[in-house]
Amino acid sequence: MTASKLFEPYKLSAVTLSNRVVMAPLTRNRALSGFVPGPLTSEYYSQRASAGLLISEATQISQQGQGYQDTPGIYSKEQIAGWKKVTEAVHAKGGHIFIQMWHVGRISHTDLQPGNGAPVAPSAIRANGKTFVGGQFADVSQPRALELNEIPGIIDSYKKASTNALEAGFDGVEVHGANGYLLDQFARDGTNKRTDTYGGPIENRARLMLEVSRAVVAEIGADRTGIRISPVTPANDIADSNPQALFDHIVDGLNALKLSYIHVIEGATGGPRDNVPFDYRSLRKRFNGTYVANNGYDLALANKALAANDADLIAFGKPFISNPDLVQRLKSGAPLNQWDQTTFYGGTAKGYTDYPALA
Ligand code: 8OZ
Repeated sequence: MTASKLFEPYKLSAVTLSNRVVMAPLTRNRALSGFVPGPLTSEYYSQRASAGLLISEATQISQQGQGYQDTPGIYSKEQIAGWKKVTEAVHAKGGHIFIQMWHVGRISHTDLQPGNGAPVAPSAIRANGKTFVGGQFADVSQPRALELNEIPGIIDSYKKASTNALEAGFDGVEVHGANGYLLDQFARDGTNKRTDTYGGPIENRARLMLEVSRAVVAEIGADRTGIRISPVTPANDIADSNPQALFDHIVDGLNALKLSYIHVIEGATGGPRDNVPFDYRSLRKRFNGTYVANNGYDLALANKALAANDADLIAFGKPFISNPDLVQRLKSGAPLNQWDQTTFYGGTAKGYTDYPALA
């Protein structure tokens, strides 16, 4: 057994976590008809309930917010009912779970959009990238720029999604502000060429992410609200000329809102941690709440970050796909199951609920 702070309890605002291991949000594309999470999804999360905190896969707040086939939603009665079974299964095992609330913005396809319309974005700039729709990879569609008078409706969708999340029994919500989706598209000068109050200087580009956060906090409380950001990721064709200044400003705004946590993808999502120089300690210092660190952590790196007080919680992604009992394995030094990339997105129980736990 390794003595490590990672296995000590942690008080995350209103909830006490049994350890500092977080399951990162992981897209799995196994929702049933109506984008409803089904029984396998309940089993999948409950198998992983020994994590201090589970963060659900990215979950669209509206049909417009969907960008890939078979991802779950949190805007219909049926979806709320499906998620309720998930949260009950997790709570029955003593776990805690937040839902990640997602609007993909331009990373979508007309086949998934209401009335087969264009996906929406800050500006009508198409991403150089693919999505998965109709059983195959396809180029994302040309987006249209949101009208100024449509923005309150987007914020309202986040508000409704957050009350739906509590109705479904979630312990809290994580606003998806990362990985080149809608809020990140607004924040970056590579994707946001607007000339209204949501474009131009950093203060304007950060506005939507902060307004959404403020609205969610007003709806369900700061102690139940976290956010995920990825200051230097190139994911989904995102770029910015000055990420340090942008994210210093964003984190100051989040701190003023007293959010429960910031969940920071350090480096390129799922890739190198040092793709671009960035001062994460600057974010850590600006934010009085909990700092959740993510990207490429193993036990040694997690211990180092916790010991240096660079992070409070550590989020593990892919290792959780293949190791339902990851906490026990890290604690005991047991070997980890290798993940099978071919079953990450879509399919059935194979590569989802059939990874073995230790005997
Ligand atoms: C992998 C495949 C599709 C979506 C993200 C929600 O990167 C995702 C995602 C990851 O945040």
